[in-house]
Amino acid sequence: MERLSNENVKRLPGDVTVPGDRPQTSGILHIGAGAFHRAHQAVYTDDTDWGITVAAPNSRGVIDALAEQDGLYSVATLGPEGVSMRVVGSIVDTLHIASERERALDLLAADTTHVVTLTVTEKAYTDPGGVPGLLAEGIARRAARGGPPLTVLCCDNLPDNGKTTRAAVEPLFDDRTRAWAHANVAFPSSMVDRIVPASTPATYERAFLELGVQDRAAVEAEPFSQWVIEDDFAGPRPDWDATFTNDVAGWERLKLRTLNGVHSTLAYLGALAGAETIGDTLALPGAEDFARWLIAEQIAPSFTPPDGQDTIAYGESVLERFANPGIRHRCIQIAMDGSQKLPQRLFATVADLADAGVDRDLIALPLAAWTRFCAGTADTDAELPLDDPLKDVLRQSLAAAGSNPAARIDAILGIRQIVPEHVADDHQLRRAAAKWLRELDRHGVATTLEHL
Ligand code: CS2
Repeated sequence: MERLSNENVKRLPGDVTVPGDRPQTSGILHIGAGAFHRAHQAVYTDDTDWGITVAAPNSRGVIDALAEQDGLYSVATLGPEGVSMRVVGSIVDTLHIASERERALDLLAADTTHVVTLTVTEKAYTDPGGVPGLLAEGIARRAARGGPPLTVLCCDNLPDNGKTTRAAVEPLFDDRTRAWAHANVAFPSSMVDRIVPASTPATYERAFLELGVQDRAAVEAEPFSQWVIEDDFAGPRPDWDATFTNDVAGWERLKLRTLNGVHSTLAYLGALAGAETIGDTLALPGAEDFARWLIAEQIAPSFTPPDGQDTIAYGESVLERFANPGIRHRCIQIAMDGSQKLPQRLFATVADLADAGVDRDLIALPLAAWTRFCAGTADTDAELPLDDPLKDVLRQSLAAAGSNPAARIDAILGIRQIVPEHVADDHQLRRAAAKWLRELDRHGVATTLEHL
C-alpha cells in the first residue's frame, strides 16, 4: 500500500493541512522519537523555518517508519468537534543512536546544530551510560573543536528539568570540557504539555482513512498544547510560538502537581478498578468529585501558582481535558515508571502540605492505590503489569511486608530512592494511607470512591 511521501503529500484530501517548503537543514537534534515529541516540539518547529534530526536511543521502529516517509507523518487532533489532520514536515533526518553513535556525536559537535531537545522520559536522567553520557561525549567533542555555543533543552516532566539535565551531564565532563561548557552550553528549563496517548493500530487505521495513504508514524493528540521555556539560550533558537519566561519553575510545579499528579492518581485507581482509560476512570461514580477535592484541598494549598494562574481553575480545565472522549489514554501507560514520577507528582505536594500544617488525608489515597497497584493484582483479580525500573525493589519490599496494610505502606515509604525521609516519617500520611489501603483491599476502588 502507498506510504505518505514528499511525492504524494501535495495530493492529499483538501482538508488535510500539509507543510509548505520544507527546511533543508536541521539546527535541532532531538533525542527521543516518541509520540509526544511528534505531537509537540515537532509541531511547534513546523511553524518555523527550522528542521529537526530526530534520534532514537534504542528502538528503531518509529525512525524507520519516518525515514520511509521522507520524515513526514500526521497528527490527528481529536477535539469535541471531531478530527483535524495535519501533516508535519519539520523532521528532515533520522538517526539511530545505538547503531550510529559516531554520527550522533558528530551532530552534537556540528556547527549547524544549535539546539538539542530531549524527550527521553524521567528515568533516562539517572543513567550516566545512556543519554547523559552521550551528551557529555558530544559536548566534549564540540569543546575540543571550539564549536559554537549549544543549548540543551529538556522537555521531560521533571521539576527544574534544565538543572536536572545539567546535573546529569556535568559530572561526566573532563576539566577542559567543563570549563568550555560553563561558558558555551545553556540548559534552560521548560514545561511541556499536551496529552498524546501512545499510537495504536486504530491510530494508523484512522490516518489511512483520512489521508488515503499509509502513515506508520501517525500520532493522535488533544487540541490543547502548551510550552513554557526559560529564556536562556546559548545561541540561535527557532521562533517557536511558545511562552518565553524567567519563571518556568512555577509553571512546572503547577503542571506536575495538578495535571500529572491527578493523572497518576486516576491511572492507579483506574487500573485497579479495571477501567481501561483515564476517561473511563473519571466516569466511575465518585471519581470526578474525588479529583476535584484532591485539587482543591491538597494540591492547591501546597504551592503558589505562577502570576495570573489559579490552581483550582487550572485543575478544572485539566479535568475537562481528561474527559475528552476522543482521547483514549490508557491507565496502564500512565501508570508506568511510578517510582520516577511520584516524587514530583505526589511526594513534593505531601511535603509542602506537612510544612504548611495542612491535613494529608485525601492525598494518602493515591499512595495507597499505587502500593496496591505495585503488588500486581487488580480488584477484579486480573494481573497488572508493573513496568518500572525499580520493579524488583518494589515487589521485594511488598513481599517482605506481608498482608498488613500499615506494614505495606511503611515498606513502600521506606524505599529511600523514591521517598524522601521527611515524607517517609510523616506519621499522619502513613496512618491515612494504611487506612485507605485497608479500604481498597476490602472493598476495591469503585466502592471506596463511591462512599468517599
Ligand atoms: C502522563 C503524561 O504518561 C504520563 O505520565 O501523565 O505523559 C501527560 O499526558 C503529559 O505530561 C501531558 O502533558
